[in-house]
Amino acid sequence: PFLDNILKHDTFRQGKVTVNFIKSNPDLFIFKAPRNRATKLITYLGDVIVNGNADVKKVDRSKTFIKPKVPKFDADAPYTEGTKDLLTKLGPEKFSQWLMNEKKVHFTDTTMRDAHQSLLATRMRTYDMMKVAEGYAKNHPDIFSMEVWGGATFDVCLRFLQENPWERLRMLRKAMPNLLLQMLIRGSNGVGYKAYSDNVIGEFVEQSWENGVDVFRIFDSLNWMKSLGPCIEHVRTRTGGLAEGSICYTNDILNPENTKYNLKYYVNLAKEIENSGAHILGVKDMAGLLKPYAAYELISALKSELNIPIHLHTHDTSSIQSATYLKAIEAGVDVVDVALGGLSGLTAQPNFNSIVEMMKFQDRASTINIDSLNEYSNYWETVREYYYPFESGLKAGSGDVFKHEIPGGQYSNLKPQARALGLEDRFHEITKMYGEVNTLFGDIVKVTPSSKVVGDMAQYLVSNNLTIQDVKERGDTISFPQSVVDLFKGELGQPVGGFPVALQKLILKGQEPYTDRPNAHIPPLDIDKEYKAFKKIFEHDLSRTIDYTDFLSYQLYPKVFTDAFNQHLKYDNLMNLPTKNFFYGMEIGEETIVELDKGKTLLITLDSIGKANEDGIVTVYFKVNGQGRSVEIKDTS
Ligand code: 3PY
Ligand code: ZN
Repeated sequence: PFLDNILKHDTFRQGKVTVNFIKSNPDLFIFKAPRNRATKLITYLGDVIVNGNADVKKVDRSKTFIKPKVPKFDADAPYTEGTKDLLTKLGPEKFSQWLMNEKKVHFTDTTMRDAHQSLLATRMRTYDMMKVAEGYAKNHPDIFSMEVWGGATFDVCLRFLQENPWERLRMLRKAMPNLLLQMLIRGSNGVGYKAYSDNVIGEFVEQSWENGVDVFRIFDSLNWMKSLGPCIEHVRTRTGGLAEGSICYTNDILNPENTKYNLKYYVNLAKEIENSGAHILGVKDMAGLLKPYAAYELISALKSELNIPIHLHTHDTSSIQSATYLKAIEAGVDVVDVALGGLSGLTAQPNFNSIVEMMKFQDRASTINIDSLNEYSNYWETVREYYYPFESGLKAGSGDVFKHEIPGGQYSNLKPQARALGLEDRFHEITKMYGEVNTLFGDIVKVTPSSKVVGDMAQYLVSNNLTIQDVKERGDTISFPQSVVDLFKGELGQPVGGFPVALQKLILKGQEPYTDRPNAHIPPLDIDKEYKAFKKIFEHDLSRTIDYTDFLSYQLYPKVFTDAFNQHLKYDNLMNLPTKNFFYGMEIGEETIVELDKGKTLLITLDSIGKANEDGIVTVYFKVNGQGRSVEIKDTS
């Protein structure tokens, strides 16, 4: 009987049903979900209604939200062939040559990875991405790649969003089959903050490819070839994707006093990366330190010395980085990273829409449809409002970044962290200290995870009212943060020019450092044995099937994965819950539609909220597809 509505519908009777029919008639597809799933979902909603979402520190009750407008697209039209199709046709080597020969400048859209990592503490949910993924890929088949995975998104999915990162990847892959999907991988550290066994990283790379990644941007947090090289090799031997070996840019090549990270240093490193088999060279300017004239010098030198395409990444923390792109484009850079207007600028990437406008009527202009691109920018501008608790509070660009050199993602996080430590009024002391710690450490490359160590040390010194002089004079009596000890022991690899020896002694207090690969100290994982053991623990509930990618999540983040798994047993899959309800629950009288599976939807209404009884239990009353339902929630406030 629940099919009656559909069977009687005119479109259906005339035999004109297409995918569009479902999209334009969602109400016809509200079926009865298995009681269990609906119960779990309203238990989650009840919990957020009574106790709030623990990840949202402050809710503004007066805040109103606008429904984001999803730009139109033809759901029935096939996808126009794009870079993914070209990679399949040509293979990575020939693809790389094709890119080198392209006249126009190409664009990587970072909106779904780095932009929200750097502006909204990585909290963007799959729900908001999936609303536009198919349309974007259909309306913009001329985009070079979509950066959608890796970096901090992996652990934040599990830790805070109750999402399976692999599922996100698979969903985006399906929705954008014509475009290259790109990820960021931290060499031997994978998507974690420490080194893992080589065979775990190898498996991780292979599964990333199998589940949808095409472009692997590989870097090492100390620019250490011994960490970059093996990861490039994994991509070459275990996938059909593109290995984008990257140099991390620090300091300033135009500063005559900078004898360490000068042009020669970067060109040599780039050549090593090319020689180790990278298909593309990434120039990863994680803090936005590559100034316009330096970019011209660097890109010109790389273009003349290398035979692979160059892909430039920056953060607009200083607000002058679109000038950097202009000079890099003049010098012949092949691809630049940009974010859609509504999620661009400041600690994120320069504005995609404006850069396309900048290139209009120029030799290297792109073919991107700017009017459509502007509609997508508007979409993200509206969606962004739903994430207001995760905004960093930074309001303007900062020229200070050239002094402290803090990476974009870290800079926006540092303010909320300082606030949490009660140090908000000393924020600029912390950023200044960050620069001083870098000098103390011998001027190292600072990017995840080495940047976290410098940040830990800076916060530690400021909160304990210690100075650099104190460290030098009585470091033997100071117990340093564990991450600092690990860095100086060699657990993140070796920095350019080695560690300052006297400081290393003060920090290690008798422990012996090592200079070989950290992975050499980690035995390979016995995969068969461990996978069996993993399945034994987790394969017990049909509501959450387990596969090999889950096993890899568990290997990288055992506790985080276990917690997320348990949350899933309690609440089921929350990926399709609208963002407003996920973070803020529901208001009385509010209705929300949750699509459980394709065409299987629940219409949920919040009817009323009871008073807590003497045990602190609150009954929350809903209607689910018209039927009254209630859940009992413990008020933990
Ligand atoms: C990451 O490693 O997550 C980064 O974005 C580094 O810049
Ligand atoms: Zn970045």
